[in-house]
Amino acid sequence: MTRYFAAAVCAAVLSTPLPALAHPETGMSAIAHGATVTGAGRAGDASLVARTVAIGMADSMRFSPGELLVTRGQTLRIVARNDGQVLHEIVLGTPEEIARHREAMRRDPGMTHGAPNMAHVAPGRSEQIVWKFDQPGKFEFACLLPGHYEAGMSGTIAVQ
Ligand SMILES: [Cu+2]
Repeated sequence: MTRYFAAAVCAAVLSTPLPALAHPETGMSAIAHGATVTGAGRAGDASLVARTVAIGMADSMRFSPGELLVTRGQTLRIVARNDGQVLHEIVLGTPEEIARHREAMRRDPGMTHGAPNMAHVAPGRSEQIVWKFDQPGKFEFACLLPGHYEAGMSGTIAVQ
């Protein structure tokens, strides 16, 4: 996964303060508009992955599959594969977190990214997110690059 510097400039996006957790790989604080802990769970331990799920990303602005069903407490390895010709991203969060992130990107399209709950995926590449879904509920994954979400590039995660 490409590592960008976590963007402290985006901390204001989060209406709920999140604890400052050291990033497991960079040692950086992961507070940004991306996060180590969100309402949808937390960064997972790769040694505890219970299930690997492949998600395709297409220039038709669709993820496939567009729905995931997860058992609460499971750690998933999500392998996002970009089958298109343009950059896509995948961001996990609650619907509210995704909406705040979209709003932040509208205000600042050049904002830097980098956190365990998201990955940028170059054309022809795959990137992984390891995430522990320890909260029940309905969550989203989305591509928030300009125009992509609006064109339908989002999916749902049901944790039960
Ligand atoms: Cu996209």
